[in-house]
Order: sequence, then C-alpha cells, then structure tokens
Amino acid sequence: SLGTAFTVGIVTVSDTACANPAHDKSGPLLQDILTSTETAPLPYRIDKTAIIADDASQITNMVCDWVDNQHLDLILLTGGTGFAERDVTPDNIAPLLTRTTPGITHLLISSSLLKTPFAALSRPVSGFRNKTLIITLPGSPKACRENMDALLPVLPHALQLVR
Ligand code: MTE
Ligand code: CU1
Repeated sequence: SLGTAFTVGIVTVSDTACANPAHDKSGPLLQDILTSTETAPLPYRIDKTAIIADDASQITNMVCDWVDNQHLDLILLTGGTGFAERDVTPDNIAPLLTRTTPGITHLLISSSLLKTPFAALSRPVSGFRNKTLIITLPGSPKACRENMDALLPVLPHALQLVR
C-alpha cells in the first residue's frame, strides 16, 4: 500500500468548455481514469476540478493557488497544448516549475507518437512546483486516454519519491 491517497487537481483549459461546461469530456474522463475501480487499487483522491479559459492569468492563478494553498500532490491540465494562437497552457506552466521532469514529457511524446503522428502537434511540459507534480495533456479525450495509459504505471512511484 502507498498509505494515504495522493491528492489530485484536474484543470480543463478550453474556451469552449469554459463557456459551456457540458462540452468538457476530458476533465470527467481523467477523473474516471484516476478513480476507476477496474484498474484498482489506484491511490488517488480528486480534491479539485476546474474549467478555465485559454487565458494566461487564469492558468497561472489556478495552478499557483492549488500548489501554494492546497498543496496538491498532482495537477493534470488538459487542453491548450497545440499550435493555435489561443493554445497557451504549456507556456504558462513552464515558468511556474521549480524542477522540470523531462523524462515524463518524453514518455508522453514517445508513447503518443506510437499512436499518431499528430502527437507532434502537442507541446507538453511537466515538472514540480515545490512538491506538486504538474503535467499538461492534450485536449481530446482520446489523447488523454492514451497519455494516461503511459503515465499510470509510473505515477505512484513518481509521487511517492517526493512525499
Ligand atoms: N496525443 C495522443 N496521444 N493522441 C492524439 O490523438 N492528438 C494531437 C496531439 N496529441 C493526439 C495527441 C493533436 S491532433 C493536437 S492538435 C495536439 O495534441 C494538441 O491538442 P490540444 O491543443 O487540444 O492540447
Ligand atoms: Cu489536432
């Protein structure tokens, strides 16, 4: 056993989901994946969820609050990692990181490229802000599922190491 559950925050970054939360499929999917009993025992507790716009200050403020005040173990963001002008998630997460985790980023990219060459159009970043691991995922549910398939095997050990 890994002891008490790792606390998790999930942020959907999307102008359209922000305007109409019913459009957010990936946030709920990530919650399901992390708490699914099919693949139990998964030691996660979803403490925070949010839907925000593709907006620099909303991204920065949300993540800083969840790290600095909520002390979450893990924050997953979905969306805004692409090449469109409004895609600013990784650009606003990168400066918040106190230590980058390039191996995690490589894992996401390499596993995704085995699924589709369009994975090259995502710009993921990952790393710690203090003791919180922060990972950006693409916006589509398919991409979230594929990225989580790669992440889940290493995530408990990764989080355990900084406890
Ligand atoms: N990664 C995986 N594993 N599977 C996918 O289908 N789609 C890609 C990419 N990464 C995809 C993926 C596509 S088509 C885009 S445009 C980028 O993620 C960026 O997505 P985002 O802007 O929604 O974050
Ligand atoms: Cu795309």
